[in-house]
Amino acid sequence: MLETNMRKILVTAALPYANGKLHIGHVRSTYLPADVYSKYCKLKQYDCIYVCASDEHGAPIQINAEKEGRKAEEITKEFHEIHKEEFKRLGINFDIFYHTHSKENKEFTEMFFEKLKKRIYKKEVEQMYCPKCNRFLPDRYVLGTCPYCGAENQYGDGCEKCGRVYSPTQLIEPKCAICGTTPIRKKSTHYFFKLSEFSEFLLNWFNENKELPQDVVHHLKGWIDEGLQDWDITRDAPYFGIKIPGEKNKYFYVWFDAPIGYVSSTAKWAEENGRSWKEFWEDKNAEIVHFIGKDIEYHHFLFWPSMLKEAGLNLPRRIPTRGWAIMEGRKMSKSRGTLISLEDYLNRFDADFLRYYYIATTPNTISDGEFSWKEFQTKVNNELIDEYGNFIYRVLSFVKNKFKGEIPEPAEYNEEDKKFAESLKNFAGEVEEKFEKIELKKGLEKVMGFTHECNSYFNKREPWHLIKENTNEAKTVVFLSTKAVYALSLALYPVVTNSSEKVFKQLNVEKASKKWGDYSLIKGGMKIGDISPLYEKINNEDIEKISQ
Ligand code: B3M
Ligand code: ZN
Repeated sequence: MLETNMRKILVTAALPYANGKLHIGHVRSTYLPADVYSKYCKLKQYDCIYVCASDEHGAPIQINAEKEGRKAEEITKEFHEIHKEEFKRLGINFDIFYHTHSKENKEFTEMFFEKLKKRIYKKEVEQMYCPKCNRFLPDRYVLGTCPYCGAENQYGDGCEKCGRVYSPTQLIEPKCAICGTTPIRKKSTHYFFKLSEFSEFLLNWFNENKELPQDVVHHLKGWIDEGLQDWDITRDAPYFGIKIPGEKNKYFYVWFDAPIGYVSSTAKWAEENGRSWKEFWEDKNAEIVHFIGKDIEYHHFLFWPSMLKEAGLNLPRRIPTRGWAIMEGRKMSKSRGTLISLEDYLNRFDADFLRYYYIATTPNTISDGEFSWKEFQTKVNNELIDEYGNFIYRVLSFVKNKFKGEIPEPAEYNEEDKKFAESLKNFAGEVEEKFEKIELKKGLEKVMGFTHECNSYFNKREPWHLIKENTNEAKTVVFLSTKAVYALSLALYPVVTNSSEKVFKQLNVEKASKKWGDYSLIKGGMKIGDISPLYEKINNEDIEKISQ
């Protein structure tokens, strides 16, 4: 039975396009931080779900399918399964990983279209058309110079340099991205969403909602001041998408139905779990948290909230927006050929190493992060393995070898023990304060600070000497240290989930339900399970091989 006053939180991660492999850059801004935050929320026993889906529509997938002589749906299904498996291997635990070419998404998209009708009009427009390929060239199929900042070789839907969104006809010196021909202009009737009428609403919403990232809001206000353009939500056939009701050869632009995928996937989850999507999208107490990368802020801070507002649904409470992973100075991306696939990573290293490294180095801001294999090795070896892994193994070995695998009952505490017990009691609160604000890096720093304190306490109290001179004191130290093993692993569970689960198993508490900051599961007299070291260090050869 759910408590009625429980916080209700819907966490989403931007929907990955189901037309290519995931790379490790994708993980940093979105899937991982959302996973960590939702796991934390669940330990806090909030009513939290983590929702994601494959984004299956759009021109690139249609064009790939044509090239391969296959159906778009076949290709997206294949990638959907691959992504699902890789996310699982990375320890990303969605409550649902659905897809946008679904019956539910079609229904919700039609519902949105109906509710937004007052703000949608039809207009004849000139579109880029490739006379050689015989097709309208949407979005990413025109390359040219950005009309705002002059950056060359930019896609038709927006500039990777300055982040502006525009239409392909605005590009300077356009070229067909498929064959290089200079496109001509051809007329077509399109539907437009009157985004221009939402400026005031958006500005008010930005001003009222202090939980939105202020760095992002600041420059978006600048864009609003320059004047928002109405948004073309139509694409002409051939296109892989959802048909516009009452039209023959027209589809909704992928960015219209993709965020609706957050709602339709919630609905699918709700149906399977005896709940209602309205609990998250209509109940005013629910908190919606969208994790995104900075290249899609326009869509999540301007288009989507305007759509939600018009449809009468909840607006997002938070939109944590993170920067890109930079490798050798360039954004990691498929199209630019600077990437390590997630699969390649997972075949070589422990998933928790990447999880630890990213959370330890990614602040809750839009600044980009330099990915360095050397830094990856150093941080994992020196912090995760030397500090955390070692403490766990030292303490549990001690219990195993000196107390026959039974956690000793504590005796009286001396000053040192009292001080340590006090830190043990308080540290989860300090981590919590950071995690609540989605300051995951800072929260992790608090955990690692306490890990350091645990090691110092164990070293200073030297239970291996005490056991010979004063068994009671040794018992106290080992009891408190075992509690700390559990406390650390519980606090690290959102970040290095697999490692924590191993520790829970070694402590024999893997089946018991866990609650953030509550260590009462660990009692004197309890038998622990089989133990083994958690990790093997990353050696230089492994790093050299992957960074070549
Ligand atoms: N499919 C992927 C991206 O641009 C895009 C996100 C959709 S979120 C509704 O990062
Ligand atoms: Zn062409």
